[in-house]
Amino acid sequence: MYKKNLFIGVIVVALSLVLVACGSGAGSAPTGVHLTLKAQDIKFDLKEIKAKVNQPVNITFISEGTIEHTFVVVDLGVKETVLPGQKKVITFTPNKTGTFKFVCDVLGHTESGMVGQLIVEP
Ligand SMILES: [Cu+2]
Repeated sequence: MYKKNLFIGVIVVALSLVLVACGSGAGSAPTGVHLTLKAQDIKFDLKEIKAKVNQPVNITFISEGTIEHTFVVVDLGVKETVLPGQKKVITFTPNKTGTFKFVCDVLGHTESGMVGQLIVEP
């Protein structure tokens, strides 16, 4: 009787260890960066975005302005346009580390301050 209970106890402990292992595994999976970037007339609400190399960047780009704005990262080949009052999900995966400029390239907007830094870390 004692031996049988011990056996069941070992099984229960083993099962809990398996469950804990699965749980922590899912939590540490690379999921990249998720953020919201708002374009206003005339500025971005974020001046800096941090990302990790080879991990997806997922930006919900919202225009709160009354004119068209863009999100452009020349060095990474990213260019998206958002119309007034609309939003767009932009996804890209930086394949190199460094500090890259993101801008709105609508005529005059970069010069007016629609510019920020995308920092891609190793
Ligand atoms: Cu703009």
